[in-house]
Amino acid sequence: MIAADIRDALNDQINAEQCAAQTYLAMSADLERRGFRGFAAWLRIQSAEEQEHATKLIGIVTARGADLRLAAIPAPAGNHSGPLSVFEEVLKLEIANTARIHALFARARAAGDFATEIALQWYVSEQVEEEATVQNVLDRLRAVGDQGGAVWYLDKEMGKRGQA
Ligand code: OFO
Repeated sequence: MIAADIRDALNDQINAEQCAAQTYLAMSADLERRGFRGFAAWLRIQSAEEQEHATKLIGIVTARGADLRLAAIPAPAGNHSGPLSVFEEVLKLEIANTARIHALFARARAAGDFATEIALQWYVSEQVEEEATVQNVLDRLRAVGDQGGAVWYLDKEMGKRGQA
């Protein structure tokens, strides 16, 4: 059994992960259109990871015999001026998602829902890793800007994700 408020919060988190997946997909297309194939490839992989996070949460909900309530995924916000503004947004989104995960974790703990708490530990660690990775990309983008030649080197580096 799972408490109704924890079930609802898990369903909300599924939606948040799917929204992140949708947003990253839109960002990827936007940057690809501007010629940044490496950043675009990185974001496509990130989008797929966010969808996996949603799918994993769906497994957590259904394994507990709770109702899955998928919600609408709003259209992502529009155009960005380049990789720098995209990654400023990515970091904001990740920080917001970390806060959501922490709130959900605290709620599960307060409710004595140890199964949910343990399942969410993976998400807590994942957010630490994701924030650090995105912060690093952003630091490098802030250092070189996204107008000069160095950004194309960075673009090539970003495209290596998933190739090893
Ligand atoms: Fe789902 O890991 Fe980022 O947001």
